Amino acid sequence: MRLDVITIFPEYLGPLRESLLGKARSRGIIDIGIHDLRDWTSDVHKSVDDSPYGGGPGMVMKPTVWGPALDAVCPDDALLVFPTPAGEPFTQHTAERWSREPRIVFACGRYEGIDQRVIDDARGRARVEEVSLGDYILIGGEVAVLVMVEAVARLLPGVLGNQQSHREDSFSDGLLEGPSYTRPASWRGLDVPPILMSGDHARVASWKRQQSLRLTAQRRPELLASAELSAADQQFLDT
Ligand code: 6GU
Repeated sequence: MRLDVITIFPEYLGPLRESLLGKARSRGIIDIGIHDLRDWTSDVHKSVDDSPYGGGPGMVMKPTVWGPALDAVCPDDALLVFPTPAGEPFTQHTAERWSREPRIVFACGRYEGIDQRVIDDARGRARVEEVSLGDYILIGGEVAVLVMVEAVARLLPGVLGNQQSHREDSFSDGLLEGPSYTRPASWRGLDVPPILMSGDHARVASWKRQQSLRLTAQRRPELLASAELSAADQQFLDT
């Protein structure tokens, strides 16, 4: 998978070189290009923004800089992503869908956003998605891109040690994942739930399922509406 990021803060994307992502890069599973938007400016001040038509606070990023940058970095067959708090929600489903893309370009806006015509123009030739991490405002798209790239990259074969592990993740079945334990069996007066040491795989599986259901009902009840629930799940929730 090839990923490109266009940003005015290339150093902000430094973490993509670290740890698991860095390893995925050195193994050739992902190839990441970071591009400085200012390379496409044409004035001595390298300005990327200007005041908004119609007034209002903040600055808007210039189409005359973004246009040539996207022309150079984004091929027509890539998926082009604009991180924005006004976007559609980024979810595990989005990450899974994107993990099947050979090529994604992320366009990081700062300030009050990018001139809308940049996005409208790009839609004329590439597949474009505007996505948000959640209902809060970040200063710019860079941290959002770090989050999205990590969520996608860990789904690629060979990035995680254990390929089983993401099938059991929170959200892969639409529910939150319950608690985990390791040795020692007793620690600071707190015991591991005995059923986990029973060796009875069927009862362990059913206990884990119930922990997931309970946690989801407590913390994210709205997720239960779209999760696939068995008759046994329903019965547990009703008690
Ligand atoms: Cl994708 N960008 C910005 N600037 N703020 C956000 C966001 C994205 N998602 C949530 N807040």
